[in-house]
Amino acid sequence: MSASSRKSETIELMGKLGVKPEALEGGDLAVYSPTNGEKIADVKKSSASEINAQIEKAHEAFKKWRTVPGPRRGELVRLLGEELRAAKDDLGRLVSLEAGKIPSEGAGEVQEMIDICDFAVGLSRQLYGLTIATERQDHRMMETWHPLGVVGVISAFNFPVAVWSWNAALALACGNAVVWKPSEKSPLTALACQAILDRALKKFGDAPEGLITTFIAERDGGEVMVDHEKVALVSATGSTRMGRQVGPRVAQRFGRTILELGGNNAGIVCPSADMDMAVRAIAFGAMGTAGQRCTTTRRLFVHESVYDDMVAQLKKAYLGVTIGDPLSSDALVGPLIDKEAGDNMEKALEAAKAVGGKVTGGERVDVNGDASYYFRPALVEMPEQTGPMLEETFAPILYVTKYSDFEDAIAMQNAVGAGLSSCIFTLNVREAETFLSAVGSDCGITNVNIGTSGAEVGGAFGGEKETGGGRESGSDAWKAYMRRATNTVNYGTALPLAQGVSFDID
Ligand code: UN1
Repeated sequence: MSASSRKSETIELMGKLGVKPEALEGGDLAVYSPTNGEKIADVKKSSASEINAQIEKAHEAFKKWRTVPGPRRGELVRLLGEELRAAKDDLGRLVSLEAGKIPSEGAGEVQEMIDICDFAVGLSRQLYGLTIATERQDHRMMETWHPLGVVGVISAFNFPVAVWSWNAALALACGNAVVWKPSEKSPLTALACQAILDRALKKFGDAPEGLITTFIAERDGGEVMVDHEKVALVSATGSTRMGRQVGPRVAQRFGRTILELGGNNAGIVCPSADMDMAVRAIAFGAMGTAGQRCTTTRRLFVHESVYDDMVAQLKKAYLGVTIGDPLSSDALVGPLIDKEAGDNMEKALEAAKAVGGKVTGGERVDVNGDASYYFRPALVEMPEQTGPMLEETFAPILYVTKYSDFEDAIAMQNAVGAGLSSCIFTLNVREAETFLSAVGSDCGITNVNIGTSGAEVGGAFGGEKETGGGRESGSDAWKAYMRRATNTVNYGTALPLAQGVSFDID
């Protein structure tokens, strides 16, 4: 498929989603499709003063939105979910075009957006607080949850739309305003989301102007938002390196953060594992999304009794997996996002070989010429956990190491900086429960007999250590988007002081 037809497909899809062709021309940020490396748009970046004005406006909108009853706020989220349902095919294809995902993963990402909208609509009728036993006579103690303020969202190219929706759906239901800075590698899907949202806002009718907006910028634009005092919460998804900058800068002004940073996720395959299930789960976890999920399986510890069998089955999967253009084939593995990602993959494989790694696959595959970066996923047998295995490389590389002692396997699984996702394949209840226990995996996501990736929205999503500690999406992650007030009410005639303190002024 030629470059010009890809560009015209972009214009056509964006048009169907509600973005005018003028928005794709004449700007100062070039956008490339990783599917063939060709330029598909030039979009306009916002200046610092425009971003500041947008945040000020969002803050004004917040002051009105926080007074709107929760279930009415939920109606806006419900309308967004409806618009997303209608736009699912086109937006999913745009995700493939801009981020290189295979069609079912592009559509799956939009489904994840719809799911979180459904979740947040229900949430808008809850937002519940506790009542707590008080030590004082004729008193009542309770917690109330209030809207927080402007939520600044920084998202990454690899989930260019779903991560925004996790934040936006919850933040809106919780009574906040939202300002979004998408990755500069995926601004088009963001512009499309804003257009979809604008239709929901129009149907809703009376949402305050500037309540939820998007700006396109590079790092310096993100910094404007990170440093802005009226951004109460910065929810940032990206590398640990990015989080090390954002976290302290927001903390400096006593703002809040939700950090969703790197992952170096591992699986453990035990002697009793259902091998067929394990191979399929590991293949999806490690090769799916071309290894570009924060939840991608990157390390595998296999018991020595099943090691040869597992490696043989994985090699077959790695050598047989189809690699191709996600827009014109039904391949399972699409491109890496750009040249830098390809270089990083090659560097990591060289480093692995230098410490004794035996590599299967990993070679560059010519799908659409030199300007796109397609690779066969790499399976690397490592004599021990060392070198690049200890770091996250955002590419489809799976390091495999043998273990003999179960406790060692858990120790190796925990011996890296990141703590996002983990899994175990076993039919042995002692192993499974130990893995899930306090002395087991130290990650935020710990699974049994399913892979590390592909979490559903109902659970809290995020991880520990260098993953940043934040939680988004389901369970009680909404609490991070609200402020908690503890209320004690005295309905009696006396004024007893807590802890038995007396302070009689007459
Ligand atoms: C990410 O890669 O940033 O669990 C998010 C998963 C997806 C979300 C991934 N539901 O793989």
